[in-house]
Amino acid sequence: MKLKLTIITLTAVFIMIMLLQSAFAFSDVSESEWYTENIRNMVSLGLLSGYEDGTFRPDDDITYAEFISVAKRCVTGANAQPTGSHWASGNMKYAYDNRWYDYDEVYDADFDKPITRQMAVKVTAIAFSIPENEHDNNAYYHYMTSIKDFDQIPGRYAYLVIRAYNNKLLTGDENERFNPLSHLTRAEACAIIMRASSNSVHTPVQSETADPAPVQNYINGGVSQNGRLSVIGTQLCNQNGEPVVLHGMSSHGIQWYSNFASYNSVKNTAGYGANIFRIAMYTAENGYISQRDSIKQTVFSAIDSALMNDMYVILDWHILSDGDPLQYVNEAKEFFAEASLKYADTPNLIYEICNEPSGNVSWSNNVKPYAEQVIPVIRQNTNAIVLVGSPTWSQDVDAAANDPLYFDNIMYTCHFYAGTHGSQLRDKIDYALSKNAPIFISEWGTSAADGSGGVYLNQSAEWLDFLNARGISWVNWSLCDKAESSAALNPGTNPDSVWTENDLSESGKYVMGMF
Ligand code: IDC
Repeated sequence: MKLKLTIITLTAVFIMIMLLQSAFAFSDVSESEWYTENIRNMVSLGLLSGYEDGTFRPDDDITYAEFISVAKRCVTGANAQPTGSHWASGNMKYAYDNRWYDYDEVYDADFDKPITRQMAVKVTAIAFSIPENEHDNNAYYHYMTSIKDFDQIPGRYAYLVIRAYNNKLLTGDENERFNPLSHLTRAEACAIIMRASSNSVHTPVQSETADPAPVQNYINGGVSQNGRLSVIGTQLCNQNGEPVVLHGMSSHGIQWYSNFASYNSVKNTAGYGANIFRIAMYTAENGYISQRDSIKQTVFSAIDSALMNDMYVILDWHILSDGDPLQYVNEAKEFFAEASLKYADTPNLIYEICNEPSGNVSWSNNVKPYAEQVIPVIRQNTNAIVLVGSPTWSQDVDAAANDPLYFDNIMYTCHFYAGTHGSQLRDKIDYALSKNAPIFISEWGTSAADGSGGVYLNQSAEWLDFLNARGISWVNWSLCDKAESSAALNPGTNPDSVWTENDLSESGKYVMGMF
């Protein structure tokens, strides 16, 4: 009896499968294709349908609106009500609000254009919360070489592409190329969505009123996109008051390595995705104090390099061995008066008024009084962002937060070297933020604090995760070819050639990949 029932049940299930299969059989999708199973699953889940003429058109492009809507239906179980005239406007709004894409990536006029592979990867990785395991097993280095066109992938997508490969959402073409700007076909869309949904650790959103995802992917463009910066709360923001994060390189001492502050050098970093450059103008050590006019000319031409590349630029009064900023306060006032007047109408400039106070100095007795003299000089000309260091080589951000400066658009710098500094310093940053003190990492290295040793990439990754989660901007030390591990370039690199992987040091490869 029991056996008979089982046989009947099995037969019924078998017939149902056959019926379902034939219902999802398309005249242009043969059983033997690699994507057939994925298409069938997509169709049976109601995520994407075929055409009335019985075709599926697997090789046709899929548009932004279609792909993002499929992802939306898959993640939340339903379409969103349209919010505008386009049928997918509600889904697109949902995607934008949840940071599946940034405002500069998909404009309304693009909804019906074919989605690029790089955007499909981004949307999928974020929508399905694909695990961020690209730091494991040196995945970055592995894919950097195995994806043959890795250097064609814009920096903002590189890690997402690695994440997608690492989680087996897709592979390259027969030449092992990713083809970031190629279109995605309908068949490929089915495959990537089905793989992502089985891979996903996403907890489906229950209703349209669920909390939006935490703000993590900030706008990341150049000056022409973001304009004048300001600080709102503790967050650096663009001219529209939207959060912005800046990433880039610091020069080494400009008195020694001005060749790496050339237009082409800075352009190379922009090519990797940087949107800021810092000019380290040492005061001592044969720097500005001892040869003012020539260093000033070098600095102004380095600023031009950044301006011509549409980048923000930090003008850094690089005190180091001269640990007390008050020592050269008059020179600082004179210098910043001239520079801030010269660049008053240029939104690119950020003024860093004391790199690293050190020695027998305190925040309240030395650094703060210095800042209270220099900032008003800058404010005569511009309301640009001013960065202020703190004692212990700009690590005492807690002291600054306890006794803050009362000016707008001020941020406190915190400097770290991954081989030397860790959770204690991160705790100080969180403390400062809790006291509403805005933080900017105007210098960090993958090395130990002396600029050599390591490199410490795991510790660096821990730091960058921490900063990313808080929307904190950072600048890496340093853009030069000196034989020290913190240098981004191998000795002998030509500052003005287009750099390849062979020119980048271990640190440089890692850092440029993180822009
Ligand atoms: C280091 C350079 C090194 C140079 C030294 C002294 O990497 O080549 O000999 O300065 O001029 C800082 C400073 C920065 C240091 C860097 C690494 O801001 O000037 O550069 N560092 O030691 N603070 C912490 C580390």
